[in-house]
Amino acid sequence: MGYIKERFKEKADALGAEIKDILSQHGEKVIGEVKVSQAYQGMRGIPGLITETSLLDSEEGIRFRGYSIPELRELLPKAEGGIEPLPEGLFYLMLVGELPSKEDVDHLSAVLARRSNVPKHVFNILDKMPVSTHPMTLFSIGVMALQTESKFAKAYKDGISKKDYWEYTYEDTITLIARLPQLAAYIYRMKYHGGESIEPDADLDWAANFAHMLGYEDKSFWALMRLYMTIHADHEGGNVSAHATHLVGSALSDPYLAFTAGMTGLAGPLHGLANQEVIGWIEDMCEELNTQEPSQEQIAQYIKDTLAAGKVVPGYGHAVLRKTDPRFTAQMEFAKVHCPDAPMVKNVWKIYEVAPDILNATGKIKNPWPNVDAHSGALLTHYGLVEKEFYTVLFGVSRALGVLASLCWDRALGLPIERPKSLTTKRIKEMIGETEVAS
Ligand code: HAX
Repeated sequence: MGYIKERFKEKADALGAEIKDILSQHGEKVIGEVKVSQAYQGMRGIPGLITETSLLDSEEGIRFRGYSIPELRELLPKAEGGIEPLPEGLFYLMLVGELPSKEDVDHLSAVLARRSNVPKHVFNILDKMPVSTHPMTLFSIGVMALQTESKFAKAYKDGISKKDYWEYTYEDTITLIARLPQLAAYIYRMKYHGGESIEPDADLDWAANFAHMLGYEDKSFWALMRLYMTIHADHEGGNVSAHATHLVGSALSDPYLAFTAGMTGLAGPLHGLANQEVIGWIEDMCEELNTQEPSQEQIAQYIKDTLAAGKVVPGYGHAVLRKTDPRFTAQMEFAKVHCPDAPMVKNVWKIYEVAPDILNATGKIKNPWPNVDAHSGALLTHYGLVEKEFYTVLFGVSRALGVLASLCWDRALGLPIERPKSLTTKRIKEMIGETEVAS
């Protein structure tokens, strides 16, 4: 057994024992109450899920195992001469619960590089798809095609004991994370570069190798990819991609099937696809105003027009956050160092100056501040990655780190199939004491 796997198992056994105690001594303690509005409005705020890898505070933003993004940028190991954290290190942190050493991260990078080869049949399937297919559809199809490799599915079919589920989940997790960059890069090169794919470089770390396979040798872009892959990895358990992965995984669907569910959720415009939407919205604004540098007044009017047309302003708002997303801030800090004069970056910053007040003035938008997706596309555009339909695939590759680390925990802790109670409106009326309507 690999030593990271052993460390994970030790931690999971220890926490498993603690949870057993918690349940036997406090299993009946009430930790929340559910209002009628919550049942109708997306279950906001109901504490009904356990996710060990990260926790979101509405004011402060995400903490991964207790560490904020600024802390992680400082504390996680970096590549030789690099300035941004290696995302492998964040994966280790989420999985094992402790900051890794540089040796741990190098070991993980090497394991991922060894397992990164995507089988040919996956590419053959992608090649058969119409070239107009959205990259997120291709990505989900690719992950489904990789499922033929699932060790969990095979072991389950062969008849394994419950206590061994975690091990096959872990193996699938490592292999899938190893292969996602090659899969994603293949889709990118197939769609936008005439199918000329680029061989991986096994000496590079996971994110730099991904950038290399996309066609980027610029070290500053590698730094961006390391940062991007780190900050998009996890956002506690209730967001659509994390929750969908967890939910489907709870049926003992293998990690490939569960992760595909997460990715089809990430492909929604209110979730991960918002990064594509943001750039589309800015491009449309610039085209309509016939300028690449709209004024604050013009932007303010465009935001008002967007709201008046019954549309959302992409990149703004959040179901939990009530402040500027620290993932937005991290990207802004990166841009201030690397590309403060990039036109799209400047537009994003100008929107940030005017949008919150306008959104606040509606009186109904609970969070008028920018989220992670408000900034990412502008940075990618600056480096020449202008194919906005591909942006959510980058998000998906990163998100694998968090949701699959969580899936390992689900299996190691033996979390059961998820099955919340649903109600009809008729039943709600009975519960609130209203008379029944004639059906
Ligand atoms: N523009 C216009 N209207 C908005 C809005 C925005 N950016 N954000 C919220 N609202 C509206 C909602 O649509 C809702 O309207 P109705 O009452 O008419 O239905 C009202 O304000 C209250 O919504 P809320 O409680 O503030 O927000 P929700 O928790 O319901 O929704 C969303 C959270 C992120 C989906 C929402 O803010 C939104 O649609 N934002 C724009 C899309 C976006 O940026 N998504 C990415 C979010 C981060 C993420 O998951 N990244 O992957």
